[in-house]
Amino acid sequence: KSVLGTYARHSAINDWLENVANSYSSIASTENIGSTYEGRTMKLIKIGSDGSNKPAIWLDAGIHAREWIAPAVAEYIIDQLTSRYASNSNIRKMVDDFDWYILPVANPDGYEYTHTNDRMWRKTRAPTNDYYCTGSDPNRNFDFHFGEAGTSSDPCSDTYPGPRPFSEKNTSNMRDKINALKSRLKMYLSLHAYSELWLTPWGYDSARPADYIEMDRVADIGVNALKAVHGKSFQRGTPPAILYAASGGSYDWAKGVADVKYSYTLELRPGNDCSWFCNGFVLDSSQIIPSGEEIFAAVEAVVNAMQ
Ligand code: 0X9
Ligand code: ZN
Repeated sequence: KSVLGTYARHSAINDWLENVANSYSSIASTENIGSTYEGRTMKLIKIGSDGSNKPAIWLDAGIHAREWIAPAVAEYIIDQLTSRYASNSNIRKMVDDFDWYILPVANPDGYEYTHTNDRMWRKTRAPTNDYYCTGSDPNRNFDFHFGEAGTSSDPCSDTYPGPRPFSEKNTSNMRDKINALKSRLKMYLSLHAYSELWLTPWGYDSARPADYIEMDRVADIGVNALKAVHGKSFQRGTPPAILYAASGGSYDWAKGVADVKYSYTLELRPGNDCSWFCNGFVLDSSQIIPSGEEIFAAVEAVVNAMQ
């Protein structure tokens, strides 16, 4: 059963990934990159036509449990790349030229917890040294400027980075897979929500990478392609400049340690324009397909714009 356009449970998403891989077996396959603290399987789908040593693109979503639009948009992207491969020449080129590694649910334990117990859960579900407080922020748990700006040493905080870098199984599984692909990875994309932002590195501090101008050039192409679809204006810039500094994030690690040249974090719909009574993490499912359409167009544009 298709999960497209819905906020599906983790097991349904994993089953659907298997179906996609079976239906498009000449270009798609799944891989289990490890299990989580609670024993769930982290399933990744590889999409790419045959070829050796192809450049690769990584896309993950759902590092934060409550940001439901992100996995749903990753599923939309998976569907576009597979179901339209045969009929759309632009998509065929994307899949012929690159191997895509897409992890739609990067924090499965937290994601399930938002379905069963607490819709606003953000972190993992592994214990901390505080008996009363569970979970570390996976987007503070990566080993690049770990525990610096935008983190709290209080295990009860939503920005607790964990006891040490990669203490969480879901982030260490990501690390291992990204490291294995590293020599081929040209781009790292991480989908979050919300605020409609296209975040360029770095997130940890107001320092700029040496190739910041190039990061920004490609991001500008992305936001323009995005806007052309449904008129949404994503703001682009670094987290310290347009959001807040936050260290130990996945995309900083991807660029700073794994040496992936193009590394971005996207904050998807909605914008910050909802009034006091609405919650940006709780977005009507009618927004999934339009959000998917604009993000897919942006991803296509940045991949074409990379050098
Ligand atoms: O705080 C975060 O982790 C992200 N915002 S969210 O509302 N989705 O939680 C922003 C992360 C930007 N990336 C880094 N600072 N590394
Ligand atoms: Zn997030």
